[in-house]
Amino acid sequence: MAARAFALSDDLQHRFNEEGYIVLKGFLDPKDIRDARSAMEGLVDREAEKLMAAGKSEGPLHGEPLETRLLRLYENHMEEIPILFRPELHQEGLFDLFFHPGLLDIAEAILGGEIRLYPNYSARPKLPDNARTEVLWHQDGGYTGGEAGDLRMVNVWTPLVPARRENGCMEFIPGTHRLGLVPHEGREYYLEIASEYLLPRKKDAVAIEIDPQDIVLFHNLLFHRGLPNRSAKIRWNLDWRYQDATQPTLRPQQGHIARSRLHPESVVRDARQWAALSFE
Ligand SMILES: O=C(O)CCC(=O)C(=O)O
Repeated sequence: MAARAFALSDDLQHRFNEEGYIVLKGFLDPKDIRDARSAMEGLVDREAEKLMAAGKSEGPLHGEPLETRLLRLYENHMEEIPILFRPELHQEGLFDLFFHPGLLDIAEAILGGEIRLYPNYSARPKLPDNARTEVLWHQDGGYTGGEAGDLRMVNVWTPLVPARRENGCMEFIPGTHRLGLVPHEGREYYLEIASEYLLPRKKDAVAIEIDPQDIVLFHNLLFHRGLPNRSAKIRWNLDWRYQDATQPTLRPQQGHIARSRLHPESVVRDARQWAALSFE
């Protein structure tokens, strides 16, 4: 990937501050997406090996596309199908995405020069009609609790297949990041923003329909959710967060330093080092 500087215009910065998100169309290179998809293929290969070793799958189904292979592999064991990958993302092929110089330039413009890849990087195979993958309306801080409303972060979400309403794209309620951290309530699989905060604002929700190579950046306190997937295929995406590294993570994990003037020796140098590090 060519190292590319990115200057966040005043207009984009203003929109991020006011609305809590910005979409950057075609921001990533095709190679970033190819590498990310092959990293996902590798994860699915490992799932296939596990299933075959347990006598739960006839074969690896190599010919099946990424959009359906996991479903086919687990079709008789749906209760075991993985819905989130995190520690598994320490792979060389994902370094260029998580440590993308242009993204780090944007993060630096918003957060300052000390930047951490926050310990909440995820690959999500959102499954058709499966409540376990329907992430309800929340603010990220709702899951962290405590002083999470004070954490300075930029969230990045990017699809590996076209993300539309039908297959479960993201939805945002613009401007809600300015409310600060609001109460969340427990539901069956996920937390949800308390009704008195959510209901009056739901009518303002906007669907973020974007394509591979597009990214959406959003404030960690923005009200957001992933719509249900009503298609027959998996909606794969990656999401990760950059945090002001001068702050604590408020999580047991410490994440990884992506940019630093104070401690340049602590920055993850390259793909090899990234693959050797761990989530914990
Ligand atoms: O991908 C989704 O459906 C939900 C993702 C999400 O809520 C997040 O990235 O914080």
